[in-house]
Amino acid sequence: PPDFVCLGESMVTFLPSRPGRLADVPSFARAIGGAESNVACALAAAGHRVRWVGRVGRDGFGHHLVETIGAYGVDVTAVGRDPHRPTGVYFRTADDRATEAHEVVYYRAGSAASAMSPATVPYGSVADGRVLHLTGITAALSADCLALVRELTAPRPGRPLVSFDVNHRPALWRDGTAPDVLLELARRADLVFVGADEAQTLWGLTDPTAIRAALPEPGVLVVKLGGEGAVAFERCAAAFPPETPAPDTVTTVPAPRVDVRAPVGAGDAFAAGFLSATLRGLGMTARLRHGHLMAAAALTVPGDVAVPPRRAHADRLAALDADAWG
Ligand code: KDG
Repeated sequence: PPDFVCLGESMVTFLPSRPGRLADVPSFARAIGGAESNVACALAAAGHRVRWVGRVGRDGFGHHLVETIGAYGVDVTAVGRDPHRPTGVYFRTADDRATEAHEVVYYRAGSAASAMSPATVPYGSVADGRVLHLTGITAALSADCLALVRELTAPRPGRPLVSFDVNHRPALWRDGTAPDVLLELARRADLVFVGADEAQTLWGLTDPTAIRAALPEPGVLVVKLGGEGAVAFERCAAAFPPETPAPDTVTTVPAPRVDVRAPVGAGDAFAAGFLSATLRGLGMTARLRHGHLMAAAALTVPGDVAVPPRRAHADRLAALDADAWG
C-alpha cells in the first residue's frame, strides 16, 4: 500500500510565453497542474510511495497528464478515464504575484474530474494509504465531488490520516458557500494547511491563534504566513480531566528568502515537504523547514512542480541552526 494517496483534479496548464494580460499573450507552453497531483509528484520525488487518484477524459490531454504524473514515480493505476467528458485545462498569467493583472482562467466545468463521486471513485482505491491528502478545490468542482470529499472526511474506523489543504480558489466558488463548506471540511481533517490570506478572505481571520480557535479539531493546524514563514499548532496528548481542552504546542519557523519566479505550486510543495517529514517522524521545526525548502524549490521555477532537493541535502539544510533560518 502507498504511504500517501492524493485525490483531486489535474489539468493541463498553459504557461504564457511572456508576462502581461492573457488577452495580449501570443503563445503558451504546455505544463501540468492540479494541486493534489503536484503534492503527489513532490512526494514521489522525495522518495515516498504515492498514488494519485483522479479522473481524466479519454483524450490527448488526459493521456499526457497520466503519463507525466506517472513519470514522476506516482502510481496512476487508479485514475479514472471518462469516455464522455473532457480533461480540464487552465491558463494563467506569468507575472502572477498577486498583482492586479493576475488572471486564472479555468476550462473545467463539466470536466471528467467533476464526475468524481462516491460512486465513481472506489473507496478502497483511496483509503489504503497511511495518509490521504485532499484539498478544498475538489469540494468546489461539483455536487458529486463535494459528496466524495464529505464521504472521505467522515469519521470511520480505520480511516487513514486525512490531510486537508484549504486551497481556496475564488474563481471556483460563485455561490458564496466557500466559507462554510471549507470550514466544515477542514474541521473533519486530522492535519490542515491554510494560508493566513485565505483565512482572511474566507472567515475574516488573520491572526493564527484566532484561526486555530475557529478550527480546534485537527490534531495539527499549519497556518502559512506567505514569505514570512509558517506557524504550526499541534495538540498535545489528551488532557486531564478530559473536559479540559488539550493544550497546543505552537511552533513558528520563518521562510528562507528566495527570488520568486512564480508562486503557483508553492503551497502544494510546502504541503509535500511537511507531509514527507511527518511520515518520517521528524519534529515540528523540521517538518516546517522541509515544507519551506520544498516550497522554495517550487517558487523558483515557472511551472507548478519543481525538482526538490535530495532528501540528504534537505536534511542538512533543515538541520542548520536558527541563525540560518532568519
Ligand atoms: O496549487 C496550484 C494549483 O492551484 C494549480 O495547479 C491549479 O489545481 C489547480 C487549481 O485548481 O487551481
